[in-house]
Amino acid sequence: MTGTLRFAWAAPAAAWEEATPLGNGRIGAMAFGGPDARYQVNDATVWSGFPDGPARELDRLRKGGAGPERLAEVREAIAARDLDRAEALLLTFEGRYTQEYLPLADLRATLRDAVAATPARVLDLDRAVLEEAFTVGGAAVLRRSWTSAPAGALYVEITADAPVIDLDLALTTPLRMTCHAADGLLTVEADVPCDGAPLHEPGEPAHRYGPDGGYAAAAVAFDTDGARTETAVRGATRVLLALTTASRAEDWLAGGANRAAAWDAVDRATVRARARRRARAALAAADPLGDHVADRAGLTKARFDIGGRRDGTWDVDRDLLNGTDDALKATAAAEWGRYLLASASREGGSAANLQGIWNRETRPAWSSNYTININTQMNYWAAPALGLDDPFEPLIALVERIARNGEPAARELYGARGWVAHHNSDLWGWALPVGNGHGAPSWAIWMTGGVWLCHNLWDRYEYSGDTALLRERIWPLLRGAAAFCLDWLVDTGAGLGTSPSTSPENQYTRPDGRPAALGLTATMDLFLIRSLLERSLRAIDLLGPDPLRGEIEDALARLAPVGIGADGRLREWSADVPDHEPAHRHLSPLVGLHPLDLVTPEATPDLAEAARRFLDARGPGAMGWSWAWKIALRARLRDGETAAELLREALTPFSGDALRHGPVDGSEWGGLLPNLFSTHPPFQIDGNLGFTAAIAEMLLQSRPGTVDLLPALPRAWANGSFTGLRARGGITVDASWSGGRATTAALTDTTGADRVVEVRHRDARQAVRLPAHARVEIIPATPPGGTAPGTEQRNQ
Ligand code: FUC
Repeated sequence: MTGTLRFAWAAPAAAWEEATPLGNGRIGAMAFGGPDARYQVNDATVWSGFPDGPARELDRLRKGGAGPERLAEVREAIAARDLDRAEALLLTFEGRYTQEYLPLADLRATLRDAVAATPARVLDLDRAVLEEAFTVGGAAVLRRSWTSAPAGALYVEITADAPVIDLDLALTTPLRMTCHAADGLLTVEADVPCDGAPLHEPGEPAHRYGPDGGYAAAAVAFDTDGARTETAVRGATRVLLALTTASRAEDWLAGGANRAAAWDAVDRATVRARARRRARAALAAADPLGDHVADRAGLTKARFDIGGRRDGTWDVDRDLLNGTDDALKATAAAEWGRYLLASASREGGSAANLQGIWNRETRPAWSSNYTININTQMNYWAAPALGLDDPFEPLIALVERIARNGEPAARELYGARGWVAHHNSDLWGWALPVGNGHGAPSWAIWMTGGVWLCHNLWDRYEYSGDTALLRERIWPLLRGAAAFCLDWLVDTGAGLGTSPSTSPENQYTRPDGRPAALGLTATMDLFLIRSLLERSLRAIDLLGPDPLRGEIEDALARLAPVGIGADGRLREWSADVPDHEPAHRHLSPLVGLHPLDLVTPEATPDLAEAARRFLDARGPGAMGWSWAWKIALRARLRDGETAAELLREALTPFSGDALRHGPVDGSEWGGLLPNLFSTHPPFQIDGNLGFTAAIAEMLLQSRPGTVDLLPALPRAWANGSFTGLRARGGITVDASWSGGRATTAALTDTTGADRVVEVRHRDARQAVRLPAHARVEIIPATPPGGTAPGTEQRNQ
């Protein structure tokens, strides 16, 4: 696909929500732009806490009596319908809370006497470079900013056609500063708290510092042809500046045999010296911009061009936030998610959290953590379908860290094999329940968080067909989660179910009118577990015999079925119970429809219809991630018009208080911030990344052996094309359409297998022979009544 998509902001950012996000998976920078430029800098490894935190907390819970014996009491209380007693007992299983993701530094780079041009900031989404034009006393000045993964640095390059660049620099930290240097190399070093309490724990100190805590540093080196002092440049035609970071956590995060010792081995002086050495090295690179652009170009070929207007510079406020071209807005939303994930998550870094990699708060909403009852999963839905494999890697590494802590947790808390995770996690791989002994079970007690994460990993395998990755990293994690499920399932009298069980964040109404979260098996648990066990059998078929097979087959045969309620809706729980909050934002029981494929209009029409009724009853609206999920669900139901209507609603500008956070009362939900970040409020990146996944679902769906073109194309997207989307089974698909019908498609095999693929377009089906490594171009069969055209084959 040709053409370049650029976003333009008319003015420099006056607020963080207007700034442009740049990132290389490790360094995140919010670029405010303008003459007095601020770069608010994050390092993805700067989290409160320390590696041993989860183990110490498990020990404390065990000493407090949590364990398999108490679990048996909980189950007895639930069976006896004594939910209050069950809840009281479960509170003793609640660990404190996950740690928080923190900001590291602020760089100020003030261009004296500069006047910003209009537009003030232009971001090229393919090159991931921000450009700003200025005049200084009649001379033209250009500033380019980018965060390079190959160099591990934020670069700011300023050039002028006359020696007019007068630049003042300042580097600060919002954390507790321990060292500041300006000896030719600007440096800040800060303490990172050993404990950071979430906002919803007002009884805890905000931050605790101590020897367990970390430290981190940022350094800035610059090169210029002008006169220079330690923090200033005068009369230059060129300045190149590189900002780099280092932290105590990075060696531990990198893993390896000495993981445990790595944390202790890195002292402050080492961290500071690393940041400084990296800054000098980044400055010495021969072609920093070229390396960066090549790196971004190599990440994925996935591109969206809905409406055929991708090639252009679009004013964010006029064309995207307030524009009326739905196709252009959908293109921008899909591409923005691609850009953001490639910026927030890169191999070797930590996974994208609630805010991706961009957080300016020292007490961020929900700790800017990994919330794993929807949010982290949604962050990575798009990656397998867009072939963003490098950006996906940190999720695998995160699940590996969670599983390491989740194994002792499963054994010691529940007497189960394998590993467990609950509702939240953090850099350290927290796997325990949270809630600090007083969290409501509706969110704090939920044992299938790890199972859900495993489905992301399965998608990573299935879209790429990468069997080596499945064998080496993904199957061991799935196998552990499956072993946990086998031990966690209980006989409910109506088949195997879960107890205790909750449907994330939601409650039903008891006969006495009080809300309850416990007491029944959540449909979500059944879908997550069924799919995991089925996928485990497929992995075993592929990879070789496994002693778990018999147990898995037995459990699958006995697993309770999901139900349809008297009102025709898919049941959220194992009994027909009244909703406590009928329009609740979570859509947990629909996990079987998307992202799983246990419910489809073709294979399970009754369940699909029940899912549609459930979705109808939940209504439109909500906030970023809830919208994105609703859109993806409608796409699976092949309902492009409702999906497009929801997307239209989701892409409207948000006008409320961007910082508001707390009890979600539905009065001020959603929308997009001036920088196109999706807001809950506050900013949460799951919405942005989820829109990309949902739009991809509207354009292409697949099962192994089947590619479904334009399954939920709305009328407003009459023409367009996409390239580089992946279908399950390791097939890359390019397609274009006109008048709502697919006009061309090309399938490329990436796995080295010969096969016949069924290409579906609306009601037409076409068998396409796809030889190993071949690219096969077809004219998609036209829907009923049309003639099946021939295929043209070309081997690469
Ligand atoms: C879940 C959601 C909230 C929010 C939070 C970070 O708890 O229910 O809406 O997204 O995660």
